[in-house]
Amino acid sequence: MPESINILQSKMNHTKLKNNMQTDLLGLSPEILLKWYDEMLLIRRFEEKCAQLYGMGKIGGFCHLYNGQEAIATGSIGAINPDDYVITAYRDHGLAISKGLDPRRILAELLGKSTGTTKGKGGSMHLFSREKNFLGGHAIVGGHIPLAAGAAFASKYRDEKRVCLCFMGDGATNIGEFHEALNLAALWKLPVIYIIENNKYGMGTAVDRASAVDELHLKAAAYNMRNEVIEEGHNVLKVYQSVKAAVDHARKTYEPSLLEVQTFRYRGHSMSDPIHGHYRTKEEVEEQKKLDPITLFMGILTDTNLASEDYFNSAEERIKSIVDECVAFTENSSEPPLEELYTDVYAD
Ligand SMILES: Cc1ncc(C[n+]2csc(CCOP(=O)(O)OP(=O)(O)O)c2C)c(N)n1
Ligand SMILES: [Mg+2]
Repeated sequence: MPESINILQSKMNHTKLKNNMQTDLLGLSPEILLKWYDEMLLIRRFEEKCAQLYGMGKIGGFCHLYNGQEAIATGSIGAINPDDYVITAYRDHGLAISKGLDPRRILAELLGKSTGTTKGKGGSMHLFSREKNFLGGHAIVGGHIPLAAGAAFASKYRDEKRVCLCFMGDGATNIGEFHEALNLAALWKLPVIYIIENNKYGMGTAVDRASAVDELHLKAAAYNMRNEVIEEGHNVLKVYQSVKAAVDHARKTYEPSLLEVQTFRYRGHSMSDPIHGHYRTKEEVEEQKKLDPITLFMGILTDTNLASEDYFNSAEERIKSIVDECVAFTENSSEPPLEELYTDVYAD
């Protein structure tokens, strides 16, 4: 049972997790908490469907899945407003779902259909929505980090009080653009929250083999920037709490933050890579899966009497039908016509 959550298994894990469980619900309403559960489950099931479709040869190009990191997307985006910006690298499906992009159009994009978020021309790594303030989906490691500073600069210049959440991998913190952007964000006091999704590896290279400083949040010290490490990156409530504090701080003072969220990816780096490879063991992956964000949240909702097995079963059904709908929508969509080859290359 590689990644699916089965109720029986979750009950077993629940006992293990109970002792150190976070039960402070931070004043969040049951509606929000159940919505977050559904959202994380949708991200997981969506990614599983992508893996299946990729295996069938229906998705072309690169495809990087988010399994295991769901609490970061849901907890972080749960802490901002719809008009705030989100920007990220190529592991972008989960974040796009959390930011409210239509999952049917996301899947259509992956299959190169004209109904996709960028008319089937961007693919998995380049999801985008101007309407939802989702600024991509960027394939060049570190390339989007200065763009986040730009979005935050625009917000401050126009006095809009919008913040920008900029997600990146651990590997991106070794790129020059990371350092240049953090310097300017701190110097000019820009309302951007840089969030490192530290999943312990950049492709097959462990963090401490690539970075002289392996406590990545400490890199903020070079720019006198507010920073924090979130060790329980699998706990959506912990992620929310820290991101919310950084967002409130940015709205009040315009000051940026650097947050390091510790997490783990269950799949290979991309769909063309093996799950374990030579750089990590099967045991390590299995051990990390015991900290599954969805299973943990299931435990929290059960313990606080917000949901029971009936709810989890019905959520599973509902999410399955959403994913089925994504597939049907995509299959009924056409590929972009040849005349579209040179359109949308430059902005009008
Ligand atoms: C500038 C640049 N160098 C190299 C690559 C090839 N590459 C793609 S992903 C990746 C690893 C990045 O790892 P990390 O930032 O930790 O993100 P993760 O994949 O773990 O989410 C590399 C080296 C690239 N896309 N861009
Ligand atoms: Mg990484």
